[in-house]
Amino acid sequence: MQFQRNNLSNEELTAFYKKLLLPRMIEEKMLVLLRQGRISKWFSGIGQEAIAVGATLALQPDEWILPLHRNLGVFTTRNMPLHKLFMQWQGSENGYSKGRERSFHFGNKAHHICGMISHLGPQMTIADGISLAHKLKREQKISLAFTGEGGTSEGDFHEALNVAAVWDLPVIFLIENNGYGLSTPTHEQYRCENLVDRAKGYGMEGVQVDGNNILALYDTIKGVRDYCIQHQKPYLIECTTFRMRGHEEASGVKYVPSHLFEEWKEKDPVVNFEKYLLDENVLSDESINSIKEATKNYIETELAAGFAAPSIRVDTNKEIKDVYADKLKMHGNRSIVQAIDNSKPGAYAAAGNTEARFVKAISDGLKQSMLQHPNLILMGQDIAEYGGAFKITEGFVDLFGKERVRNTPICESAIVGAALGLSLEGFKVMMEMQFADFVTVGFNQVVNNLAKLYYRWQQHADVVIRMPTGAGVGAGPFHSQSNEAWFVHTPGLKIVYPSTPIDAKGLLIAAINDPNPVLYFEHKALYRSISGHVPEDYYEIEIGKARVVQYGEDISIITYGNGVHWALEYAAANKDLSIDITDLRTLLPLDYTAIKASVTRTGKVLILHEDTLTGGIGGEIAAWISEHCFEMLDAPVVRCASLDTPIPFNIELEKNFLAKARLDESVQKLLQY
Ligand SMILES: Cc1ncc(C[n+]2csc(CCOP(=O)(O)OP(=O)(O)O)c2C)c(N)n1
Repeated sequence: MQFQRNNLSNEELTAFYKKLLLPRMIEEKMLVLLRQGRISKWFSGIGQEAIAVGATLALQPDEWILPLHRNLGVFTTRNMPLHKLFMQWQGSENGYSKGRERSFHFGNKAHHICGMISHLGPQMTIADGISLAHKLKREQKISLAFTGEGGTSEGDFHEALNVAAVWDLPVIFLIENNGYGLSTPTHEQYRCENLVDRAKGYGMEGVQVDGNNILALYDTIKGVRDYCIQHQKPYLIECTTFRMRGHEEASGVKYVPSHLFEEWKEKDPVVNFEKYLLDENVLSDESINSIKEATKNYIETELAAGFAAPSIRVDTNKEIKDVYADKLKMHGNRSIVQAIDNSKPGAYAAAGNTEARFVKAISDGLKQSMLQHPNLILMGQDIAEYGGAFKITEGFVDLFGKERVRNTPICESAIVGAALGLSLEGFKVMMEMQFADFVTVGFNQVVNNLAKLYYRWQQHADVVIRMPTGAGVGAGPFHSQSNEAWFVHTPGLKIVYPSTPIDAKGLLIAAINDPNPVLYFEHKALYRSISGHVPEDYYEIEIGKARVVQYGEDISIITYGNGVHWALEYAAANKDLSIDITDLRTLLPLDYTAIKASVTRTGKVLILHEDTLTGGIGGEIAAWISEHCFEMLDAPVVRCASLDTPIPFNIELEKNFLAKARLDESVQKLLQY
């Protein structure tokens, strides 16, 4: 192995050696503890340390790194105290994730490390967002995302590299090619000769480097970093190395030919560097021994402190509270917005109103939010000059420029990930899904990255995703779905779903002001069919608060979205009935107080939604009512929902599919009970 010190001093080389040795010695200790049954699981990076350490040394301490499960060297080189790391691995309350995350699945803003989720690839897209933040702030910084060669087969790898190239983002994608993805060898993983060859296909530079040579890595990554900053471009680095142990310690290495271990043992990154430093007279046997002794003592002392951590105290309230970031804390210094409480019929009647369509109310709320928050970035397909598929952002480019109103390539997963990256660097993001249906290709990022981030390591995800949803326009199975229930099941998200222009504007403003990830469902059929009074002010409608549309005595209809208009239409056509209508407005969290109040008023409840019946939110509400309002009920709770089929294209079939077709039947069933 050829080492070139370039102009590194003896002190610097010694410091590098110490940084390289530390993760090796920690790991060796971990293997002992594992055998003793004192720790549970371990993903070893033995033999690959030079990559994590070299990369971290080549970056500035305030540049984000997005490491994976074998990158202990990133955490130690960023000087995270070992006792706290150890507490993290033990699931201690005093670790970095309060016992909520395993091994390296955590991040820490102070150390500029963004933790992985198990799914590997999504990390790379977050790096895009961080680098976009640096670019927008004109900072001379990069971010660096790790991936294994296995992870390069994921769609997120492709999406992340493509976005970085198209947007000229200063980001380094680093492939740690260690020969195996669990048991899968490289020839079953990809067909190109070298993974770095892919760089050209994305329109970026790439380089392959010996991943066991810390000086080559340091020098290469430092140079690449300079390039990325100077040229404002991404870069792909492939580091060749080998996984010297099993995928994780319990899984063994039977599938790896033993000669490979012999060959790669010769290339051990620590042993070879040590030998080089001896040959160069930078270190002596004596100094090496004393460094090892000091490292051993440090590890023992820190482990003792780690083991001394008190057992976890389980506190359910704290667990539930920590799913969402506190709004006041996050936005203590923002200007006060007017809060409108129109939760009761006729409650809001202020001067200065204009009559606006649903679509304009959304657009106005977004525009005012852009004026209010200079750090708010909009991203979505065709939202810039074209104005978006539904023209919500028409004219926005002229007002706010293309940096803040960003067209994206067609890659929902990468854009949700990039939104999260922007949020890590203090931006707010509104992403427009062109149709709510397309969230499926960004699903992982929404439910695993956005939703769980705050609970996992107390970092908020300040992202709103607008979801043009719903049927009624003959658009068929992939442009008409109601998919809100998929997300209602995911703690960490907030789900809002306005049905009127006044709520559409106020809820969007509230969603953007909220530091948590909010999915904002807007029904396409309402865009241009519904108008109403909308205050010109900048105001919020409170998230989590339902609205009584009208009071009644015979039956309650609890609904949201287009269901509100079906219920109103039905009530208008059946004046002999006294129907109590509640518009939920927010589906997560649900306004149980308002639900209970409606049950109390009538004792007969119909839950109406456009979503299909099985697994829809109606089931959840019905269960809650039967559990908490049983004595008030005069009939079983009835659900009226769309058919349990995909949404058909033919308009007659679609009409038959929609819940509205069975509304009268459902009401009659309830009345006649
Ligand atoms: C989306 C997803 N699929 C499968 C897995 C299971 N899994 C965890 S690590 C791993 C191998 C990853 O290989 P590679 O990216 O080469 O990284 P390495 O483990 O070799 O460092 C697999 C299959 C996962 N975590 N996420």
